[in-house]
Amino acid sequence: MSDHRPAVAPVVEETAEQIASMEIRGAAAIADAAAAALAAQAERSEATTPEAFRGELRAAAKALYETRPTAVSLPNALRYVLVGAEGETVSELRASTVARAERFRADLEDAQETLGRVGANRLRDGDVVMTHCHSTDALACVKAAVEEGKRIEAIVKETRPRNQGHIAARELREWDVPVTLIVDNAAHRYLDEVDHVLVGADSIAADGSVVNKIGTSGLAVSARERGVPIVVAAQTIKLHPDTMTGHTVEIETRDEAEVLSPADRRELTGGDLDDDGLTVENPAFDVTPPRHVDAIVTEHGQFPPESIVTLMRELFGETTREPWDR
Ligand code: RUB
Repeated sequence: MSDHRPAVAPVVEETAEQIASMEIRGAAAIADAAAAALAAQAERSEATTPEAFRGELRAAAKALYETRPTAVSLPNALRYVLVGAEGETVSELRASTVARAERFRADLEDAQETLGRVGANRLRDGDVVMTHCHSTDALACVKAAVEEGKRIEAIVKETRPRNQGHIAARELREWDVPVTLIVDNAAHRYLDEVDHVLVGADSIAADGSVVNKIGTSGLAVSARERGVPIVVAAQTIKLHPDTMTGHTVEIETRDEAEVLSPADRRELTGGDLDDDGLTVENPAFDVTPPRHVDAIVTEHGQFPPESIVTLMRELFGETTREPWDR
């Protein structure tokens, strides 16, 4: 039986698998990898007509899109590359797709650097930041501050269940930032020693709500109570255009084995894995309302969360259709 589905290059399948398994993780890294995968698809395509070429790219984008649902940087990256690719022939389309992907990746890097400098303005010499998860946008602010000669210290939450705090700690130590690693439950105890809570975002909604690693919203509530400012560092590819028309952001639920392995589960309940009366929930993200956020730092400057919709309209207009949905 013949298969009429457009060919998706193995390298795209590999990238999709790496994103799904979190070998590639974090909203910016996911977007970067997705754009690179579309370029690879374009380069390897054996399509003979522009229609077939576009069909393959859409199939590749769909495979990448279906890996993780929460970080809007992923569909934003795919849309940027697909919608922007132009040409009458396969070779024109190929060149245009590759150029568009390269431009996206370069812009991503530039935006993070610019954002880092904007965020560094908030940090004074001697400040202590508390981080949650591992955000390259958030750490770019610390890096820029350190490069400006400021002494910054970090209290790093380990961030169960995947311990992305370890990645943050390693990176901060590479820049000689003194790090205190704490368990997530200790955050409230340490907030008295903190000048800023500094986190990233997977998606930012039109009302200024911030979707980020599970635990961010609780940390923000604690920080509010202690009077510690909460700063969200997020490039504008984290702005979720669909939320301008009332859509909500899907919160990913991951495998329960990340929380409790089958072996630990057996030990805990002493019984049959299928019917032990124990439920494990593993939501990967949560939503912090705008009233608990002091500022969103982007490559276009800092914004109070409530005004982010203005920037969103400016950058995205009203176009929110998925480019593979034709
Ligand atoms: C990562 C996470 C990060 C944001 C921002 O979650 O919540 O804070 O993605 O990261 P996960 P960055 O580990 O589940 O992907 O600033 O690097 O885009």
